[in-house]
Amino acid sequence: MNRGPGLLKRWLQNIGKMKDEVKERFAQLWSRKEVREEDWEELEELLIQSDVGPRLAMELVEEFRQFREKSPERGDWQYWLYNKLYSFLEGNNPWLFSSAEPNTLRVILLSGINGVGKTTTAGKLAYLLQEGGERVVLIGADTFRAAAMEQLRIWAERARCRYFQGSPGADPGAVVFDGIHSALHHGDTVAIIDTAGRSHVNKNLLAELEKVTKIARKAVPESQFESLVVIDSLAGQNAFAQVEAIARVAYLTGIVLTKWDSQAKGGIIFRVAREFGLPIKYLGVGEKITDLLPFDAEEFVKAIVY
Ligand SMILES: Nc1nc2c(ncn2[C@@H]2O[C@H](COP(=O)(O)OP(=O)(O)OP(=O)(O)O)[C@@H](O)[C@H]2O)c(=O)[nH]1
Ligand SMILES: [Mg+2]
Repeated sequence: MNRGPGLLKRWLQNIGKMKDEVKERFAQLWSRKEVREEDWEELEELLIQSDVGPRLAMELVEEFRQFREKSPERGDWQYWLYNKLYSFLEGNNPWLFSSAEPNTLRVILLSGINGVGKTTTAGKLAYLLQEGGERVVLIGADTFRAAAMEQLRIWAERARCRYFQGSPGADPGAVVFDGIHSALHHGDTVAIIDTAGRSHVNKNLLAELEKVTKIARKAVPESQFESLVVIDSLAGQNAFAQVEAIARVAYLTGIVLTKWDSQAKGGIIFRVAREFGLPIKYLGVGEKITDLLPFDAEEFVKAIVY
């Protein structure tokens, strides 16, 4: 994978607040003789503002306090913070299909709430995998809107991959079934399924996602299936509840965090990893076809702490 200087710059995007304010505050509290209760509260507030979520913020502050009290000779707090933050992402395997057979069909299902960037991610991922030598087909399971089908067709054109389209209004489960069989027939190595956006209040759409997932899972061995939920980096509490509902039906194996280039704050990475207990696979960093980065936990935490 290409990891040039441009890539590092995009990693660093949106961790400014964590890097400057939060890290600075840790350093100050570490070196001060007396720390007042308000100072700890202020650190917690800063962490919450960087989007790590209230639970994680509390945990970090508590443990840092303990570490500080237990280390009178003033150990290496940066090393402590690195290990602590990294532990939240421990085991974050960013690769797809770690144990799959090469050259046989693998299936990626993309799901998520409305407008988070599923179709765009499908296109970027198709491009990335094609560049890596795969034969990719994009399968359009969002058959409700003609515009959605056209949007995916255009992405397939840009990514120079095959596109499998169901007929408008067709049952998404049937389209996925036919699409995967067409992929097997054509000797494609990766099938990427784009689904319709859905919310937790819509029981029919969730039931449909469950059905589509079952069909896709059954078509290939377990090691050849990835079910990725797409989450907007600006996601608030409400979005988390909706992703939970999706997680209950979609046998999720990983997360793609999109719109990292927008006003997102770095802490969201730790929060989604913690809340869903799933590896973050990619970051979407823009609207162009090349704007998808594999997520590297170690590099990311290093960039915050050092
Ligand atoms: N800045 C930025 N914009 C993005 C990114 N990913 C997607 N978008 C934009 O987000 C908008 C929605 O993207 P789509 O891919 O259509 O989202 P979707 O989840 O397929 O939407 P529905 O199918 O309607 O649920 C588009 O304007 C995309 O260009 C990203 O990483 N960064
Ligand atoms: Mg879409």
